[in-house]
Order: sequence, then structure tokens, then C-alpha cells
Amino acid sequence: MTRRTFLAAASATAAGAFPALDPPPFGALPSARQLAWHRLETTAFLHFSVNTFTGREWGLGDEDPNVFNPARFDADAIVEPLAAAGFTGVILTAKHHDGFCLWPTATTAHSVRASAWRGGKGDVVGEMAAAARRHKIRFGVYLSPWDRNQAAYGKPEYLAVYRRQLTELLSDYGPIFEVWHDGANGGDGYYGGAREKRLIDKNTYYDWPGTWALVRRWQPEAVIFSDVGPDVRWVGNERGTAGDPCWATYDPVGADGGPASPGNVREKDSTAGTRRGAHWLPAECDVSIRPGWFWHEAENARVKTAAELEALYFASAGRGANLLLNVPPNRDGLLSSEDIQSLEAFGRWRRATFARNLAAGARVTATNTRAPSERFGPRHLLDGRDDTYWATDDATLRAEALFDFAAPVTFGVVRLREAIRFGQRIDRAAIDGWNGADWRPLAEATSIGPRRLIRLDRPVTAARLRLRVTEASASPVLSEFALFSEPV
Ligand code: FUL
Repeated sequence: MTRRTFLAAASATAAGAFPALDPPPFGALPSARQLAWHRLETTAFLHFSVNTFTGREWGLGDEDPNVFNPARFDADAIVEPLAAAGFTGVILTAKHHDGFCLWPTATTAHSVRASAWRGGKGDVVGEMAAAARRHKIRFGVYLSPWDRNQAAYGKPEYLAVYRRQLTELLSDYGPIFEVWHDGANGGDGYYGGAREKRLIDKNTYYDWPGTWALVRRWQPEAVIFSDVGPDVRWVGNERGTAGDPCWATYDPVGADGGPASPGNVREKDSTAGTRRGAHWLPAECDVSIRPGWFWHEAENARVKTAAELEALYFASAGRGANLLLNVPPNRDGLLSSEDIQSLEAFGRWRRATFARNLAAGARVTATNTRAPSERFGPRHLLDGRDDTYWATDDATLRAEALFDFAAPVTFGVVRLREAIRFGQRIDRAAIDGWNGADWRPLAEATSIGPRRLIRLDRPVTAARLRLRVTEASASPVLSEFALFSEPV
């Protein structure tokens, strides 16, 4: 092969064809299922159960299944506004702590089968999964480990029930992208009429490794979420905000400093993660569009505005986490108009803001580029692809990329991405604008990872910009530099 054709082939096949040329990976690395999850960026949560009808947040487990009667339930009408606003998946509470199952499970009578809704023939899980497929977004399930209805809860027998429920959900409804294991575990409940308090040992009761093996067996591509992963971690708060920095690596520690497990984690560590941690365990920011997780009439006037959703987006997805926004269906089995209005306005803002990378036409040079430059040059920052990147020599940790524009650009948002399959390498970066005489600092960022969004206080106009990697733990490997302008 001549040098020319060799280089052409090398840059055409970005991933792995000539691994000897690639930067050596640094630290913990994402799995293929985690890489796919990172791309989802924003997904939606649907809290829906007997609580929707009783007004509670945590049902006791003694609810009459007949209270669940969403007369106008329409899965497409729920999914459509979410998909239109850029949510790439939905996670449904197939069972919340009250134990009421939204699918006709064989494991308990406490399900939609016992409800008057559709004469006991309804299946919320099946209809939501099908609607998600029709709207080309992913479908995931929340299955509460805590079950305040089950007589067996707290005894060894319950584990088999939980695993059968999980198996039904993972084998009967097509591809599942995420399985959500909540951390709330044990306490007062109905428990088949015992009405008592039952506590469990959070570290041992569920034999989590064995339960997770079931997920891998039935849905090998699904990510598993819990306080401790193993694929995706809770961000440590329910406000929807990641830390700054928010590292994708994390070594969870139990609340008491011992081993961690779902429901037993030192929450304050989860928000920032662990720099140089041994596990790639990125954060997910779950937050509700309303004060509560379930729909309550009294909260119709307290739905977050589009401006609040935008701020949440910057504080979660903008710091490299994923946003999991809860939009709870109401008693009709639909989203309320207040929620839909906020979603629509948020979606309009997203489309208008991120439609076009204003830096795409810039001429770009760099202080250092790894050889061969055709393959690793800084132009890859602007090509809109996530499989190509600018990389420097192994020993070069600090480097700059310079962007020259034919005409000045006005922007208010900057987006940076690392090529995370090589690990999270950059510790700090800065962006400066040339004002004709000097470089003026515009913005700084710590962790970047799959995505870092910087929203400037006010729009800036410049014809020359500089991106500086000021601190890195390994030679920087960046796949994107993008500029955007928010609609006024
Ligand atoms: C918590 C639960 O207790 C809430 O009800 C809700 O489901 C939230 C997402 O997780 O731990």
C-alpha cells in the first residue's frame, strides 16, 4: 500500500482498524452498552400506578386494584410529545413500591388483571412498549425491589417473585434499553395483611449479582441503573443536577463507609463521581417535571417551565450525565396539557438552538497533532461525527486548537465532546475569543466526557477562537467543538 492510500484508508475507518496508531486508552473505559446509552442524552420517566388515583407518592400496598382506571389511556398520546421534544427513550414504573403491576403478571393477583380498567384485559407495559417502538424511541422498565403488597416481602421467598417479574418484563416486551432498580427498600407496608414494618439487609437480601445476571441473560444490551450501577449510577439527588465536575468514573462506597449496594451508598460522592475511579459508571439525573413523581391535580400549576427545563438540561446532559425527566400520566391516562405545553416549548428551543454547529465552517489548526495528521487532525472537531477526533502525541497533555472564521460568528452555547472510548482524559479546558488585540477568556470547563455544554451569560461575537486543554491526565482526544445560538 502506498503511504497515500494507507492514510486514506486509516482516516476512512476511524474505529480500531489501525489500533497501533490510536492513542492508548486511559483509565476505566465504557462498555458498548454504555456508549449507546450516552448517545441517548435525554430520556423520560413515567410514574404511573394506583398512586395516580389515590393522590399518594408511596402507596402502602393495600390499594384496591379497581382504583386504577385510566379511562382514556393512550400510550401514543403519551409518547408522541416526549419523542417530539427530543426524548430518546421512556422508562415506565412497571411496579412501584405499592406492588401494583401494570402488566398481567403471573406472579401476583395485584395487577391490572384485577382492575376494572378494560375489564381486566389491559396491559400498560405492552402498550407503552409498542408505542415507544412506533415513535422510534427506546423502552425501559422500573421494577421496584421494595414491594409493600407482597406477603413474602422480607422473606427469602420474595426474591424468586422479584426475579420472575423481572423475567416477564425482559422476555415479553421486546428490546429494553434500561432496567431501573430503585434504592428505597423496606419499611412499613401492607404485606398481605400483616401491616408491619419489615427491614431487609440491603447488601445481601436481593443477591444483586444474581439478579443482574438475569438482565444480562435476557437483555444483554440493556444498561442496569442503581445507586451503584453496574452500568449507570444515580447522581445522588432528585433535583436533576449533576456535579461540576461530574466524572463518568465512580467507585461507590456504602453509607457507612463499607461496601455499597442499591439503597446503601454515600450519596454525596455520587454527584461528582471519582476522578481516576476504577469503574466507568456515568451519572443519570432523575427529576420530575412536577414537585411529585406521580400526577396530582394540586400540582398542575407547578409544572416546570421550558426555561426551567433548559436550565436542567445544561445542569445534567450539559455536564456529561443523562437527563431522566419524569412526566407523569394523569388519571385519564394521558399527559396533562400543562406538561405538554412545557415539553413543546422545550422541544422548540432544543431544535432551534442545536440545529446547526456555527463553528462548522471554521478553518482549524492545532498546536500539536498526533501522526498521521489526516486521521487525527483538528478538522475532526467540526465534522459532526463521534467516531473521528483530534488527538495529540502521547506526551502532549496541554494543547490548543485555533478556529478562524471567514466572518464573525455570534454564539451563546459551546459544546465539547471527548472521544470517550479512549477514557475520560481531560481535567480542564478553556475557551478564549480574539478581540483584535488580545485573547479574552470566555469560558472554562472541568470534566467533559461524552458532552460538556457551556451556556455563556450573554452571546459573544468573534472571528477567532481558541480552545485550550489546560490540564489532562492523558493526551487529549476530542471529537467535537461546536457553537450554537439560542433563539431570542
Ligand atoms: C425514589 C422513589 O422512592 C420515588 O418514589 C421515585 O420512584 C424515585 C424515582 O425514586 O427512590
